[in-house]
Amino acid sequence: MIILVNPRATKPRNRRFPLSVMALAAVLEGRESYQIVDGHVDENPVETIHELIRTQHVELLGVTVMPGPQMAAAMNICRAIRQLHPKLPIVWGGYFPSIYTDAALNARYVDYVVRGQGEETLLELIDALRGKRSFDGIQGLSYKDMFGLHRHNPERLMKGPDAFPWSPFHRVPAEKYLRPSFFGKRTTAHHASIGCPFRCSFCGVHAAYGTRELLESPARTEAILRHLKTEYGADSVQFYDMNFFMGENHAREVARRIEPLGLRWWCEARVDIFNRYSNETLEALKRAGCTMIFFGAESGSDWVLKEMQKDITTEQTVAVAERTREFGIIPEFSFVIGNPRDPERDTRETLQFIRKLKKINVDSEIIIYHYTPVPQRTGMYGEIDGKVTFPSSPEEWASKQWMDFTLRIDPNTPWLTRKTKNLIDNFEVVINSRWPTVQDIRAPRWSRALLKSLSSWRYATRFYAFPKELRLAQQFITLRKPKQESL
Ligand code: B12
Repeated sequence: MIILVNPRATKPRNRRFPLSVMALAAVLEGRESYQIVDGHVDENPVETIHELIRTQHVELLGVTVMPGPQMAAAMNICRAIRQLHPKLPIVWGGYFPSIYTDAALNARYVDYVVRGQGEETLLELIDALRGKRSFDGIQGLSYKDMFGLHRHNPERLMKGPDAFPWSPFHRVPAEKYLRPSFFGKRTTAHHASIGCPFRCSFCGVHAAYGTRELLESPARTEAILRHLKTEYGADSVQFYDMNFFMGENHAREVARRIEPLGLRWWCEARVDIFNRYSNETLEALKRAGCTMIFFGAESGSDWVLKEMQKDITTEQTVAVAERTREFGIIPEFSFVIGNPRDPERDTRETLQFIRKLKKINVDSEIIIYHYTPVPQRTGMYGEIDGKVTFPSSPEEWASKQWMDFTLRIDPNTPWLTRKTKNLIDNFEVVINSRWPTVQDIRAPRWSRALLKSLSSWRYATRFYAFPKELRLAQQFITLRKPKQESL
């Protein structure tokens, strides 16, 4: 038996289908005996795994690991299992080990790392563990050799989603993953592509997958969503793709196919691509249920956008604010502030720009992050980002300093002064109070009204310093949803 583990990454009430392990389960289905253990629905995953190992012939523990709290949870699970069952091989896959491969392998409880797309690498690893092939020919695999040295096999060329079977939804308690959200009573999640062709300097996707994107066929997207609707009653969906919209024809075809399903949906898109679409296409998307789109606006300064290699302009973001208002789609603009080259100017200009966007489209949702670098394949911010030395073990990554870095709460980067960081944080508190997010479905109406009235003088006078009263009010009366990650 193979055990696939999705360590807890978020509060159970925010859980969605564990897509990473379900994608792996899809290729094991009908071919291997396996079990999924998800920390979002299982109170004690260590106990469950221990029990499975005690009662079955378990050959491999596969753990999906995203940077942040999920990494810390994975570390605790694997440490405990290694102690109880020292001989059981453990493999990590997902964004954390794909980007920080050596740090993952430095852990005593990690034997193998699968980098990037995992389906075929996992199957080949199982064969190698059974002595049917050697480890060194497995693309995308990293491991420790008999001397404990790290071996990194060549990359694996990724394949599009259609190359693999559907996720086996019947093998998880699907009922538990359809949760209420702003979009509906039973919101599901879907990923209709793999990779991203862009090279934004702060994003982890190209660091893990390279710079290609392969899309699922619209027919398959439709079929999977139809299944989720008819079998499990899904009424809304969050598409987790980095760029749900690419070619205009593709977007129209997806819209045409999913419109009859009557789902309300959220997705991520780029401002340049959205702007290229005709009015007819935007109407079709709206008709198909498109309710909110997350855009990585990133900065209010064109010079910063250039440095980030974002390949968009502030003018395009302004146009998106206007067009989404026209078509009744809520834009969610995400910013990554505190650029290494001139963080003060970047912050000043971006805060001003956010105010401008709110004026153009008051429904715009604003998400603010601090800029944090990721190790790059291609140089990016080069010598400046190079000042950051990344941790060399999961334990170090789990420290408060690095957890704050990962969650972009406090990047602690040498270029960001406390004064500028405080300005960004205070502005965020004020703007989120002035316009509380519509996505916080548990916040009662009166609490929104109170926050708005408490903060309006600050927003009007641009007095953001020490918003203690707002922080207190936010803590007690609103329950914000976790931030979505940036494009
Ligand atoms: C969904 C998601 C979340 C959800 C997770 C919900 C859940 N179900 O648990 C939530 C909202 C909680 C979340 C939070 C965060 N996330 Co997140 N998230 C994503 C997102 C949008 C999709 C991931 C996904 O499901 N992909 C689909 C699956 C099928 O693909 P996959 O995960 O890559 O899995 C494949 C391979 O990686 C591999 N694989 C994966 N696991 C394993 C395990 C084994 C054993 C093997 C063999 C192979 C393998 O095989 C799989 C199939 O090919 C990605 C961006 C993206 N589009 O990928 C960001 C992303 C992973 N998140 C990211 C970040 C930064 C975060 C946060 C830190 C953001 C923040 N500031 O708060 C938090 C913290 C996470 C935590 N709490 O631990 C980054 C990570 C890279 C980085 N920059 O460091 C990403 C890439 C976004 C980005 N653009 O940078 N996230």
